[in-house]
Amino acid sequence: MNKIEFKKKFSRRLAEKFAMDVADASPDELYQTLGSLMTSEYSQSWQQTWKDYREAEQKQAYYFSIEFLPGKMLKSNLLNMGWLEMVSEGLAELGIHLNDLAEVEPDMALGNGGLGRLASCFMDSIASTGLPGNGNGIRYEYGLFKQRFVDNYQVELPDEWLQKGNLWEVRKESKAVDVRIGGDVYLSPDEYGNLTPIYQDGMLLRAVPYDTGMVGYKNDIVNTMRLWSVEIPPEEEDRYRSIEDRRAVEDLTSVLYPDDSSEAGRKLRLSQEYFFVSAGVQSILRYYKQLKKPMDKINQYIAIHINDTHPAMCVAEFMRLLIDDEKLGWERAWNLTQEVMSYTNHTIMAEALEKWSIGMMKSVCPRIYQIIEEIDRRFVEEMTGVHDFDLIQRTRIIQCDQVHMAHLAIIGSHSTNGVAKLHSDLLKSVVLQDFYRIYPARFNNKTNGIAMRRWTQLANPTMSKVLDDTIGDSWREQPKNLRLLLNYEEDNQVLEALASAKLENKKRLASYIKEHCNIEVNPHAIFDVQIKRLHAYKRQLLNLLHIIKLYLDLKEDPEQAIEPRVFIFGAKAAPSYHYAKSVIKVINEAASLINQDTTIKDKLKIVFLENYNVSLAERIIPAADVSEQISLASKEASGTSNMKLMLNGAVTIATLDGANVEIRDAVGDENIAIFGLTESEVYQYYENKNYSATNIYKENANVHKVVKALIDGTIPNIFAEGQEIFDSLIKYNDEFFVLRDFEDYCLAQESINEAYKDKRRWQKISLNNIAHAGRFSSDSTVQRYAEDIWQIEPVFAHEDDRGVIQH
Ligand code: TH1
Repeated sequence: MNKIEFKKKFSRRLAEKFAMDVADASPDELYQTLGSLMTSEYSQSWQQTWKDYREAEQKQAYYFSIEFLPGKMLKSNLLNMGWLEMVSEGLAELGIHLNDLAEVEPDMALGNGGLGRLASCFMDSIASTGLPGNGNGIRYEYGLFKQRFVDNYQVELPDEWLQKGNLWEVRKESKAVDVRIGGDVYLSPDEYGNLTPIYQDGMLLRAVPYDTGMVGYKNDIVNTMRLWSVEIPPEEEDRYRSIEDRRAVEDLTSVLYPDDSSEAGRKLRLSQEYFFVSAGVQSILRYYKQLKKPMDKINQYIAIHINDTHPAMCVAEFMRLLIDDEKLGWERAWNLTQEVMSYTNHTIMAEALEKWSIGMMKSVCPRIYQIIEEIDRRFVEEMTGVHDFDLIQRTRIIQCDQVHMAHLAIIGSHSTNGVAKLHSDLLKSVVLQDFYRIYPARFNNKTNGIAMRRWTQLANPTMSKVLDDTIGDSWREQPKNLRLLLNYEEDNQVLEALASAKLENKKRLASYIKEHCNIEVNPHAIFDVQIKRLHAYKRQLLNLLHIIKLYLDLKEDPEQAIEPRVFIFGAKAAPSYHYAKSVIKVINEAASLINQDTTIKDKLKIVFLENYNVSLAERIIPAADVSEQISLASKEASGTSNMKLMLNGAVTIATLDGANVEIRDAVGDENIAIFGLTESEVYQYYENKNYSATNIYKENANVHKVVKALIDGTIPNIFAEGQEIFDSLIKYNDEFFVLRDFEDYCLAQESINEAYKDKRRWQKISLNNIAHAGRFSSDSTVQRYAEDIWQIEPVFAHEDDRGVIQH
């Protein structure tokens, strides 16, 4: 479509939909109109993609994830369709700003943080590399809560993202399946003497899929993200007459659990997990049966990926369908299951390793429990005599009344991967070492990646323009070509151009901050950014303690020559995570104190932006100078904001944790500020049990001064919270070694301060970071999953007999 056609079609569609002229329409009506033009344009490719996969009988991958976090889709779909420029210009000629329309779209926030955002980056990359892969998840009525600050406390408001409808989704009632939750099951011999399950009571629920097109980058491929919503089947209406009964059903796909890295521990969560697992696996089998291939070959056509343990019941559900419905024998079904399934572990935090009590599992999905019991029994039987008794007891699925979901996922699949080199090594050597002894060949690493297009072309058009002018635009397709920038390391003009793009982005963020927080910040100050969920192991507290140190030092000597800094935070705390909420309160109170203190002459500012989400990330990241990646070594499996920030030219201050290690390897020690304990030093402390936070507090004057400020009234209004945090450090011996890393962190921060003073040196470091970010493209990551784990290929890799490449 060209611009003239577009303008004509746009005006016509607006008239059809709303009987209006452009001049009279609201941004929302204009957004709806543009969206409907886009979906009708790509739906043909969507249909065609599906047909091509089917005709080519391609093996397909299904990415099961309890979270997806796509953010806004308007501009990314425009970009991938190759329409962005044309539409933006066409609209401008009609007197409309594309950005005004984009603002109207609510963020699709069906995820908490890194895990969900990774799933969405993968969806983009799978489509963009032409791979036959689909998403499978839950269509939550309410996404992650909206965060507001009241009296500097976090309060949570519901995220009613569906209120005005969702124009990207298509309800596919004809593809609904039924899912049974609860009740009893017993086995009874059928006419041939085979045991078949007889179900009693429980709820039979309808799972209705809503499909969203995942538009590939300029390749006419549109894959599907399928999200399931619960409904009462019309024939069961009679059983759900009371409001309570109906509510019990609707709750199932009502809210996303706002707990990041901690198990919700609730029956509803387990029911959600079984619901989307069962619906997804059933619909995959229904599709497979349409292919009319023998069940024995399903492993050649289907790959199912278990994203963290939440969908681990895929293993048992797949077994259930193969043995109960398809009447396969156990052994055959089991071999197929293992070949179809693969699993990614995203964390070593103990509280996130899901375990469910037997009682609860029996009450939610009794047949699944029976199958897990049998898998467990056979595992023990198979391992007996091969491995020692203790190892078997530690690795079995059912232990002391609990079902270990990670064990189910590892035993029931052919691949277990971590999400960064260090993390994958820790899985082998520590966290899952028992399993590594049993199944060494199953373990592998797939370092996370990010959808480069969103984090450069969409989020940072100013920098993208400089890149085009300097190295041409091949980096847009091939992020590795960002390396070409290295040829301009000494080129003042390029360094200046990058610096002025950064300054422009900082000015834009500064005006957002002025508008939303009423805080004046100096765009020439260092913008120092920590954006991620609030969690003790991520150590926002370490950042805060350093700020307090700077503040106290400035109070003593206001003439100190430090570069002005703006510390920017974005973080949601799980509503039930008391400590994390206290950290938010203390940061906010420190901000109130410091921002209003005129004696320090604007050298320090703290900005805690409310409601951090994908859209806010797109505003903050292009404006960042410093990227804070300061988790305790070994605790952050990968991190992905670290990649997004370096890509946008921020300089990383980091511990050797997660993917920071690979970032250091990519840019070299001179282009990153590394500090703190290493993972092996952390483990040594665990082993020797010789860490004493109190000793550091007593012996180190700097630490003492700063920690005391939490309880001595220096910061007003934090009586309880300051004490709580103080106690976490001193009374409970500082679980995440904040005090141990404090001095080293301060030194690293000083080196950042020094480097920033030398503008040219800073610009070179920044350029180096951009140039080396290409290796973290999720396009490459998903290609490695495709080759090593899923064994799927792009559809256009197949040529037909005439040598024509099929699309
Ligand atoms: C995150 C990890 O903490 C982070 O390091 C990683 O980059 C990201 O996943 C993507 O791999 C996790 N998020 C969750 C969320 C839940 C449970 C476990 C994890 S690990 C609900």
